[in-house]
Amino acid sequence: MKQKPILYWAAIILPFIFTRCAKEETKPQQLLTNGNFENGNTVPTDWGYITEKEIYSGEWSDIEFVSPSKSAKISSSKSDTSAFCFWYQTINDNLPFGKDVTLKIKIKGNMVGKGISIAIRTDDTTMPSGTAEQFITTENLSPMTGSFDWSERIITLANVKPTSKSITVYFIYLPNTTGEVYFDNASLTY
Ligand SMILES: [Ca+2]
Repeated sequence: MKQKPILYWAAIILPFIFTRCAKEETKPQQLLTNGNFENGNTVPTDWGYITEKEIYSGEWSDIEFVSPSKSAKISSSKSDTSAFCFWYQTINDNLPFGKDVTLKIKIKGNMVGKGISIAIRTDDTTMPSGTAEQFITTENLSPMTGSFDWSERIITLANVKPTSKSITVYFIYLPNTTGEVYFDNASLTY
């Protein structure tokens, strides 16, 4: 049998290689670490919790979760007219300048009042400081309150400024809220 010339095989194989490379390039790049809240010792690694008042409680929960056994929880039995609290993560490495970043998070809630929002901000400092360079929140777009099972919420911040030194994501428990909420499977991709 006559051997096929090498170009014959190249014509068959190369398109597969190129298709594969193109797919790899379009795969979303993940900026968050420990997005499933599974890693940590007493608190989830890479995540912070800040509250303006002790009436709120931020916990690493093993009661409710989407991915294997943990989530981030906020709860309160008392509401406040101005104080809020939040889970957050700040990213300093490999910032995607000029690109849009999309925050996705699974949320389960049983709340009364204003409820929660999710937000993204960029700063020209390595930690959030003063006024944000860029900021987007679901607060006035799409309220999330009441009682609901695990559902995904998404928000996109367009065109990360090239002067950015940090991107921070927030899961915020708003003023005038009581009840409990769980966050799991966070991702920030571009
Ligand atoms: Ca989890």
